[in-house]
Amino acid sequence: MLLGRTLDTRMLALQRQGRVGFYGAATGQEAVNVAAGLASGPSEWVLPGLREQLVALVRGHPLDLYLHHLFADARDPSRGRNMPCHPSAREVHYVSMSSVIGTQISHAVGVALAQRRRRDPGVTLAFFGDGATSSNDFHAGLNFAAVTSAPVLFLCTNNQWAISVPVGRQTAAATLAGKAAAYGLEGRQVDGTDLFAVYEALSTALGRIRSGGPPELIEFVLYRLTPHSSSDDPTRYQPADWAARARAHDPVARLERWLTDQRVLDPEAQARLSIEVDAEIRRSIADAEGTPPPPPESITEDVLAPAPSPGP
Ligand SMILES: Cc1ncc(C[n+]2csc(CCOP(=O)(O)OP(=O)(O)O)c2C)c(N)n1
Ligand SMILES: [Mg+2]
Repeated sequence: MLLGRTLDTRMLALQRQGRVGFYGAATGQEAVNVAAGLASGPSEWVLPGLREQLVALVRGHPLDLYLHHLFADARDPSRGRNMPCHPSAREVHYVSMSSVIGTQISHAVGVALAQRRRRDPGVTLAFFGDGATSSNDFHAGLNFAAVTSAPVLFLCTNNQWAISVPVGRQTAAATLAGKAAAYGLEGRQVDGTDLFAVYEALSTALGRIRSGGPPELIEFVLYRLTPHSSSDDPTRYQPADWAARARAHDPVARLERWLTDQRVLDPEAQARLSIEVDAEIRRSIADAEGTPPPPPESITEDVLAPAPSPGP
């Protein structure tokens, strides 16, 4: 969780310095991301919404490769062709996010059905935000998953905002979890700032689906603690005290408090951990900044097969 938090802080600063083009933080969503990385097994697939990059790292995608992606350099696995924060990590079954809101929900149902057809024991994890619950793909995906009993777990990170639209203007439904009932599915609301509650909810739901149970929906209630992305200014639309109130629901601070109360963490260990995490990130940043961009002639590779012959 600290790695995710520190990475967000560093990368937003680097974006402001003009060293990366774009960054979307997941600050406030670390408990969900770490718990999902830990609760999911190697045969699971992850189709992210906008803020699940840390899930790929927890599942084993190397931090330095993620940094190469953020800097779109020659060692970026997507070869500099995707927007920063859109990594794909085939080796850990992490599919690149689609910036088009909600589309991954119906894609995830297809992945889950393919898993079942191939007798692959895993479940597909479909992440999306509160805003995505108003998309056509949310309806199509949940409905199709329910009637086919696809092995998919729908995970809604309700961070209270879809850029400038608060969740209260997104839907008239009392909860997003309640929407599952329309499709004949179970929906649960879970405190997304409590690592242990999230881990418990994810592990038990994954267990039920792995053993043949129907798809389920979990709504994680949490708070977006940073702007929507590096291209956003929430002071133009959030109430003046919103950010301060939201910070009372910081999952990293909550876990730190608990670990300190349990005497697992003391200030010295905490400081050491912060220094280690920061050093690891700085090393990966230096490595990425020292790597040249992909060679221009690579731009047509992997795009067309066969490659067109050069003109006369
Ligand atoms: C189909 C579509 N409409 C609009 C946008 C512009 N857009 C990008 S992110 C976003 C809000 C997403 O909100 P939410 O689903 O709650 O996810 P969050 O950003 O809060 O994680 C919008 C409207 C888009 N990318 N795709
Ligand atoms: Mg949202």
